[in-house]
Amino acid sequence: MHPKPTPQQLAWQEAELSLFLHFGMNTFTDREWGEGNEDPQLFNPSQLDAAQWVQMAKECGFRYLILTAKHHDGFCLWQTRYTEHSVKNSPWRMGKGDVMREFARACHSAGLKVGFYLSPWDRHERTYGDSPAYNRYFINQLTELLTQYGEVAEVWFDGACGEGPNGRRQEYDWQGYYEVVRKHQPKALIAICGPDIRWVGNEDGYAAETEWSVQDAVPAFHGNVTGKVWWPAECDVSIRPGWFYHQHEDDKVKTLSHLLDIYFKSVGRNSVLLLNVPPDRRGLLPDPDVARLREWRAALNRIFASDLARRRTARASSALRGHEASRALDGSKDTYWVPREMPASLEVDLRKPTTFNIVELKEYIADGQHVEEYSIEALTTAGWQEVKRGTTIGHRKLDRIAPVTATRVRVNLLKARATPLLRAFGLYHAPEVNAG
Ligand code: FUL
Repeated sequence: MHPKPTPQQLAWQEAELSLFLHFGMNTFTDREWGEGNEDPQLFNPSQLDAAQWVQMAKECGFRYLILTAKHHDGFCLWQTRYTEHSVKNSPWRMGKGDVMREFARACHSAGLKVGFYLSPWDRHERTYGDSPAYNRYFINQLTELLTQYGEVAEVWFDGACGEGPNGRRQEYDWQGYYEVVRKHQPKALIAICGPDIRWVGNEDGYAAETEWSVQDAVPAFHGNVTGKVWWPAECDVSIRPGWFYHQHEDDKVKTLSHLLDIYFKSVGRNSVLLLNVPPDRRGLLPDPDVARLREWRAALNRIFASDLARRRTARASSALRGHEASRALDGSKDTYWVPREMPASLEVDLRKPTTFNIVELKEYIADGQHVEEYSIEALTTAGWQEVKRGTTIGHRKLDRIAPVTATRVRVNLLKARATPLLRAFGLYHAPEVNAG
């Protein structure tokens, strides 16, 4: 049995980009982790406009957005019935505001997906550390967020579990949390400390060269499933050093080349990139970040503007009927080449000497992830040369290589766990991108 993604996991992976929005009490206290005793009066964004966040997300190609509804300090950005530590006791919109509502409405009306981060670790709530009582509190909050804001596509559970009052240790009721999510939003993906999306393991935005969406089951997250499961990786990273907005980091927004490197090492390594862009004290995405995001989008559009292998003549070592070599070069996400025998190869005739420095491969992951090893060869004036040897492909693999000029290019699928389905083989030339 080869695990396959659910329709929701597939849609999320194909969207490739998610926007993380760290916003809350810390924005106003200039901290990364609040202590929980902050005065709600401090929360007072002057021009909060969720439509601006959503507008930018849309313009830059993000399809999922995740807002920190509650961070570790326990301050709630929505009108919750279960604590006084919320927007209700802030001066913002005279205590009648609800950031989650404005956020969810803006996303929904733009056709984008709503997600929220709800920190289990809560440094304000006094029941924290009294496990059953706090778990009830947490489930009540989850229920509000899952039932009052329309469709939710992703619930992001951070694993941080700090000490409660008097050193008490809180045992999180993960199974109970998952049950409420499944009950109220059966289509929502549960990420990180959850069974649907896996944390990549660092906060740099970098996946591994070999990145399998098929993983050994982790009992806590998957019930008692043994054997393999579909558990794809998400790379979370902030556009700035911190997760929250700090004015003194306005000149530390990641450079364009750093953000491009992150893209190639996340989206280009079979992962989803969850890029954090924190709203500032106005409640707007900061100007330097907006400018950088636009530069980044423009650069990505330039880099991938023209696929040099698109609809070129291709020949495969073998192919199933209806799944010929041309199916990997037609730009369609629903068609793919399927070899009859392994190892297999597909050769593209570029017709004239063509220079490229990026190779793109995609598997048809609706059927699972199968390729374990591949190589790319190019016919240059010096004969056939291997320009890349790689391992996994998955949804999308992007290899940055030294520029090569060739008349023919070949992908060899050398090893696979099951019959590979190759959805795309693309070539690009982007002088601004260096070999990775
Ligand atoms: C971490 C948190 O402690 C950080 O503040 C941030 O929210 C990050 C995404 O997850 O575990």
